[in-house]
Amino acid sequence: MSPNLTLVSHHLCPYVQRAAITLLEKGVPFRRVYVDLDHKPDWFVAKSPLGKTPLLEVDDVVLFESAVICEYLDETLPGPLHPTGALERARHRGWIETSSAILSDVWGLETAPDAAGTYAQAALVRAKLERVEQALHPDGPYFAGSSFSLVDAAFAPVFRYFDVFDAIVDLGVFHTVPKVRAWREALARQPSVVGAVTADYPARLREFLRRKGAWLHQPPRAQ
Ligand SMILES: N[C@@H](CCC(=O)N[C@@H](CS)C(=O)NCC(=O)O)C(=O)O
Repeated sequence: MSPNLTLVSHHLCPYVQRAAITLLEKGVPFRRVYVDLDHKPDWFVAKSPLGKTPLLEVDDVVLFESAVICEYLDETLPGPLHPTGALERARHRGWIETSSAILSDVWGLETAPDAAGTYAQAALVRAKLERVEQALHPDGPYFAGSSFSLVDAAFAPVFRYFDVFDAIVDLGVFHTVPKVRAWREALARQPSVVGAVTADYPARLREFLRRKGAWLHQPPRAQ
């Protein structure tokens, strides 16, 4: 019998999105429970060893760390999203790590209080995307060509941030990476990517920028 799956989520968490995208790609039923990370409920603190989202509850077993959750889902459900060869799989894991490094730069970007800090973080993101540009399959539409992979699930949440940021100011992050731009557009149309967040995601992200006192919250003309 298939296990009951519950994804313990936060509305803005990009790591949660990786797991949600993987679950949606696999087409299995799952429940979502949202927590407020500023006021972590006791049950969440008890279940989450690192106090972080996502958690995936598999019946009464709790998995944590998005990469682990995505690989567990991929190993146990049909429709592989990781390459079958060990070498290629290892290469994909490296790019998933790169997406985590970019998410760390994005955190700096979305919390920077001034223009200089914001653009410095944007430059870090751009430099990493220029490396990704060289690794992308030449024909697309996905990272590795015609089939969606866990690398796509890892990068889609990175690109989603910029859908909100780009509407505020163009930070120039995508100017030099045409293949990444095409990849970003393809992922934005992917049903699993669309369905991984609630419809109010952009409003929630803008509210986050406001609460953090981010430079990005201010329209550039007000600077
Ligand atoms: N390496 C973790 C990162 C997860 C993570 O950083 N989650 C953030 C939200 S996006 C979190 O729960 N932060 C709360 C905290 O650190 O107190 C993963 O891949 O799952």
